[in-house]
Amino acid sequence: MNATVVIATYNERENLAGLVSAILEHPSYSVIVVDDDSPDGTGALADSLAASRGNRVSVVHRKGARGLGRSLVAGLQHALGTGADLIFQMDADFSHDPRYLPDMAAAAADADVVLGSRYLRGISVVNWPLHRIALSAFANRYIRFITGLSAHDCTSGFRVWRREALAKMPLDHAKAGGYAFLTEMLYAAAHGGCRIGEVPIVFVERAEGYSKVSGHVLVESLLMPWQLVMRGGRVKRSTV
Ligand SMILES: Nc1nc2c(ncn2[C@@H]2O[C@H](COP(=O)(O)OP(=O)(O)OP(=O)(O)O)[C@@H](O)[C@H]2O)c(=O)[nH]1
Ligand SMILES: [Mg+2]
Repeated sequence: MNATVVIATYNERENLAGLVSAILEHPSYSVIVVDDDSPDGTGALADSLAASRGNRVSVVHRKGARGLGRSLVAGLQHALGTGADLIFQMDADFSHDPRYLPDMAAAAADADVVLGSRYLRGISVVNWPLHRIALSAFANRYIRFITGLSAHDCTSGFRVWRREALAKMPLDHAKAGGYAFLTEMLYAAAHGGCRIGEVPIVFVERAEGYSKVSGHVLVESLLMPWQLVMRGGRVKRSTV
């Protein structure tokens, strides 16, 4: 199985090279970096990684309005244009440990999309202050309650898609520019009849760089579940 890993970056200079090396230790994996014209030069660093790693690293450079959702759309579409059977998405800051890639790939044998979940066995988050854990746990309950989704970690950005499932997702019509894209796509997957799997991960807060979560993207995330159910109704069937 060929796998490719989409990584959206904004100012991840300290993290990117190490992360790409760790991913490429897995044979038959490749990486697609989607950089939003990072002021810290992450885009140029990604280009140099691509030059030194041959065809195992490619880079999508975005300009204009930045956003995690917009970048993931560009990266996932790019990934569909490659021959990859499995398409991962993960954060650049080592919160998502590449050691879980094989577990998640194995789980994708019986699922169309697999989430790396922080909340499958209690709460497995390292180095988050209590208010951050509370916010994330609340966000998940809120999303599940409103949308009817049954996954434990609807907002996880660590995912793997089977190629044929991702190809059916409405990437061109995504409304969310930011983190709410994650909920939007999971909802689309559940509505589209995808089998949604979850694998437990330990999520570790970033050691380098800084968070890009802003008030604007938080508001977008709060509104998204309501917009989804108003457009498409609640998810009726539990797919996990
Ligand atoms: N291309 C792109 N990537 C982004 C943007 N905002 C965030 N990212 C990336 O999305 C991933 C998650 O962002 P983080 O800032 O780590 O968000 P978070 O994990 O919720 O916050 P922390 O726990 O503080 O790290 C990282 O790889 C970021 O570099 C953006 O506007 N454009
Ligand atoms: Mg992070």
